[in-house]
Amino acid sequence: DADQAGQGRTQTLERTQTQRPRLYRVLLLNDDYTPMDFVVMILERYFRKTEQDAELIMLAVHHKGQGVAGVYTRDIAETKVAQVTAHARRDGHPLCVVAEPEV
Ligand code: TYC
Repeated sequence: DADQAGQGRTQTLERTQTQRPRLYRVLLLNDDYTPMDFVVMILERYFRKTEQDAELIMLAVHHKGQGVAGVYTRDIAETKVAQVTAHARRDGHPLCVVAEPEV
């Protein structure tokens, strides 16, 4: 057709800079019931934190109400939310984890 022959209506704009994907923060929210050890395990297993970093992040969430577990592209962030939520519910914990776009 015309487009494939290079004479159609499809145009591409040249851009000097490569687009970068929007990044999403995965946030942990505090609650009164999820055990501290469980939150530390989640940070180690799903967000690849060292035990020391995981403990610092968990305590920051415990004291401040929320904190960043990691920053990812949208698909990865949403998968982390789904996996962590499923794990927490399976173990009977109310842990709340959400993804929000960076500004
Ligand atoms: N506040 C919880 C407790 O005292 C610990 C906790 C930390 C829960 C972080 C959730 O995202 C969280 N057991």
